[in-house]
Amino acid sequence: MNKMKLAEYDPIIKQAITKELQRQESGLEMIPSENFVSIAVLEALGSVLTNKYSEGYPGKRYYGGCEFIDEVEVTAIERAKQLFGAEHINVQPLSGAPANVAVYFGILEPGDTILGMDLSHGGHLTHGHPVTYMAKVFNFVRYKTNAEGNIDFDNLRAMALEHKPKLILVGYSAYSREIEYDKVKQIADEVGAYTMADVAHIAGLIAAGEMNNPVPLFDIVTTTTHKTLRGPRGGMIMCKEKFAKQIDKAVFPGLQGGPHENNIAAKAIAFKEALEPSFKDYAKQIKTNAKVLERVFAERGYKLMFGGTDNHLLLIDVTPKGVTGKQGQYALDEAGITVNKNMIPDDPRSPMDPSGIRLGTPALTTRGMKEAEMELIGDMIDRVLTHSTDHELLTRIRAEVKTLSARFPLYPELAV
Ligand code: DSN
Repeated sequence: MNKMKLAEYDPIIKQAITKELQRQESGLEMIPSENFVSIAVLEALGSVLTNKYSEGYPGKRYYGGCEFIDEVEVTAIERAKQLFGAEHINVQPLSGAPANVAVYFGILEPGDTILGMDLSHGGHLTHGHPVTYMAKVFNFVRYKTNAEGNIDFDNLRAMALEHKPKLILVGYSAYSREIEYDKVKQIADEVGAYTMADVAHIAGLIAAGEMNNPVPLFDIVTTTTHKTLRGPRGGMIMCKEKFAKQIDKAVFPGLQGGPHENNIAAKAIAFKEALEPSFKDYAKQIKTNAKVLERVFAERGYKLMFGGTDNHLLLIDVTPKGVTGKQGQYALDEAGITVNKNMIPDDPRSPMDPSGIRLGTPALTTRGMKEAEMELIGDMIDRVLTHSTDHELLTRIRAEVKTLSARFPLYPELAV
């Protein structure tokens, strides 16, 4: 076995990790699906649990030597149940996409109809976008938001009555409003459809009681664990007890092999952190920070999709400022502010160069930034987007970004 430290053995990889650490520390991370995990979570990810195979579930494994792995996985499940009030939880999905795919195969038959939201209105690729393989297996039909940016429940009901879906899917990647799960459930009951919510983006806000929780109402709820929930990169499925067997079988052996138990340990730690009272303050501050940005951008004449935000993110049409989403993203990158270009509802432009940018506050809030910093950052973003080709200005804003981020150290423990 190689006994050398990473820096000695593989300087290429070590330097890339160090540079990425410096990038994260010196910039402003505003991709709404990203966050910074704790040192304890990092420690579990890099632990010896990565060495172990453990196909199966606690108490029912196909391999020997799983007694400590079982402790880890049971702890993760129990904590997640406490956080969300779920009847049954599977913590093995490797990420959000496989969690969703496992649900489709677990409770549906090929050819069944799924009613999910259009990608440009805030839906996710795995909710039936034609480029995914799932779209070859299941019949996805897509609903949209209305002109005010709300889910159009009349249209959703009409579509449900017309297409008779087996599954109605809510929960989005670029949608900034609260979701009325009870209205969706009513429609699903009327047409005999299962209900599924993919709460990947807002799981942390739900766990903290800052957004509606679909878990008590819906049949199935999927999430990733690395967004607002601030855990390791991974997925999770919560469901009613009556779906437990189907879901577990769909994850393993249906779709995956050995679970990544180092990752499941890190999930357990993140869930413990999310159960702390301070996590509620964190979730509240995420929303407060997003509201400040909403006001700053509205005051400066930006077009906010869905009319604003109830959660952690904003989807902004930047074309009235004379830039495309791609140009906006690149200019912001140059200034050290990381966002992503994003389609806006019924975007006339292409996904590779859409009209919008999507940005959010979970990662900045983890660093301890509050309202005053959001005012500054809103102003910086506006200046970048308004003068996106003025490279001198972008360099000056880059310096402002560095000064601001230096006031909020991220991982002093990892300093090199
Ligand atoms: N990539 C995630 C996001 O940014 O929303 C969703 O898969």
